[in-house]
Amino acid sequence: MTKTAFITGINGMDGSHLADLLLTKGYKVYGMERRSSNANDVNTKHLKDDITILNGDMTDQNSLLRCLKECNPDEVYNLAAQSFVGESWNTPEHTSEVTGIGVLRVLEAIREFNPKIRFYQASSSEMFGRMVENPAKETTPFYPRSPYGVAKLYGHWITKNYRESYNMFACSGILFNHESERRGIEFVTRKISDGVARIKLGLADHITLGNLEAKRDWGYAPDYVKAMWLMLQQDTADDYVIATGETHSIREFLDVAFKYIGINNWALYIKQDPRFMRPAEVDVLRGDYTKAKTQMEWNPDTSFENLVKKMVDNDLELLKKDI
Ligand code: NDP
Ligand code: GDR
Repeated sequence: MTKTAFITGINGMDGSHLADLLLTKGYKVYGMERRSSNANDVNTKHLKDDITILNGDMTDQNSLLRCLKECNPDEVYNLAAQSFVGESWNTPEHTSEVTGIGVLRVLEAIREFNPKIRFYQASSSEMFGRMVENPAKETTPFYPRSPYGVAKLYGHWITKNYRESYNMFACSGILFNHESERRGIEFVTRKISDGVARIKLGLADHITLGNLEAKRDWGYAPDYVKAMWLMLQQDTADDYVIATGETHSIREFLDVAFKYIGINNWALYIKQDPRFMRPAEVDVLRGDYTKAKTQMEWNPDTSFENLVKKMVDNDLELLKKDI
């Protein structure tokens, strides 16, 4: 029987990769986008004939219920969020509304429309923040370091609470950083891959960044959306850490990216600006994905080096089209 999935945040990086995956599995895919003056469909343009877009907003309870009624899904993947950590200090209230309370709104809509729907919540390694335990696993205490991390923590706990209160099949994937060719340009990996490609093509002579010492556990988004789907296919609802188990600094990312285009002395091309520093930083993140590996047979397939190279190659191709 054909299953139906409803994805909030369909136009984001993960939403578009998840739609790609679910279509290959024969799902009927609906995605929610919010109204904007200009189309924001760079990541989903290739899917326009295969998916159905519904309009709604994470801050509007009725719109979420209406979307569920329109598509009658078996599975809901809640990927919509104000997802940029740095921005969450500028708009903490908005971030809490969308990224935190928005989760409650989706759960309430499901509870009212059909509590049998399986629900995936996009939780984040930012909830570990200061890393009480390294690597972090499902039982590691949380210590968020940004309004975004605090909002995600609310989303995480309300998901667990609805699972326990109403016996709903509600899971959280605690995903560590994952990137792809479709990553938003303000995130550091894409900013670097785009900047490196511009330097290679003679379109720029430097990249301006913030803290180069931060370390992240970076995986490849198409590997990670498989874990989202797997979580909703299990016999019981549970939470899982999804990570690579490796951690690399921004400096290491720069090193791989620049060396790939033949530049060794990359420090000459980097400027730093306090504008890109954060009031409170997450210095290091590393995850232990043993539970996902043993219970769901999930593994990350893409190495750090390959991830960086894929992103640089993609930006080179995109920029060459404009020259
Ligand atoms: P993106 O920022 O690429 O996508 C987020 C999506 O949410 C966008 O499509 C955005 O729409 C949409 N959105 C934002 N606000 C609203 C709103 N008020 N109503 C409806 N839609 C809205 O994020 P990613 O794809 O990278 O991440 C997906 C989810 O996973 C997010 O919840 C993120 O916080 C979480 N996450 C991501 C990780 C990562 O490393 N990528 C790691 C852990 C968790 P618009 O295009 O209109 O802005
Ligand atoms: P992050 O990703 O905050 O981990 O959140 P981001 O790429 O924004 O920052 C990673 C690290 O790089 C440092 N950094 C810079 N960051 C940005 N954006 N721009 C810069 O110029 C820059 N210079 C240095 C940051 O200080 C930080 O330490 C991502 C998002 O996808 C979240 O939604 C998700 O929950 C987490 O990953 C896991």
